[in-house]
Amino acid sequence: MSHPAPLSQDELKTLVGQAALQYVQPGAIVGVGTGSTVDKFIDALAASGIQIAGAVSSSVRSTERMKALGIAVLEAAEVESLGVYIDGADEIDHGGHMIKGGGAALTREKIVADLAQTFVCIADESKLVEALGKFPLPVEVIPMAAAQIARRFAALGGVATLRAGVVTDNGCHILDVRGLSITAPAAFEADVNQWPGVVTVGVFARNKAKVCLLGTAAGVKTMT
Ligand code: ABF
Repeated sequence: MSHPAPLSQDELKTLVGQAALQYVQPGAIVGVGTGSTVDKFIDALAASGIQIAGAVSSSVRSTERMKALGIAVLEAAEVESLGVYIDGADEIDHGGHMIKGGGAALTREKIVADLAQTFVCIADESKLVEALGKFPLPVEVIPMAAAQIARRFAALGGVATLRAGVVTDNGCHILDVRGLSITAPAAFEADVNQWPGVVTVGVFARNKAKVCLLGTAAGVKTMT
């Protein structure tokens, strides 16, 4: 008997995007992240017919997609709190700690995540890791501090390179740091956050995922 073809990464993203709808309350304001997995969620939300009061978006890309599909987008400054923030990740460990920022929107993502009571991470199973750090860690930095921050990472065994041609929404630069194994994410985030010139470190431990909807070959697995 022939087995069905395994789901592609794109299909897994579609599955978790749809599964995230269970966290959307009609009439609520929803925090919406960025990326190809979140695009699937936005499409599912628009198709679902669930009427929300609006969304707070972490990027121009998501804002444009939502507006095009008729979803109202509100400014973060207009909103005191959000029930949920739904976003992807570059890596997530079994404790819900994440590396984010592959798309350079990490600062806005952390700001919107901070407004939310529950961070729901949506990801395909390739993102699940034992320890964070295989994906190069994005760090947004004030340009004049980049060289000093790179030296500090070198002292921790990391190799930081400037992401060429990228200026963030905040007029800053991105360092991508390779070679780290981040086994104590909360302490690491707190430490790096204090280095002069660091705007945002792409470890999300204080604002970690309370729920992760992971797309696997066996369907959507919910990690809490
Ligand atoms: C954002 O999009 C980022 O923090 C992360 O870099 C990325 C994940 O994108 P994708 O879903 O396309 O893998 O959430």
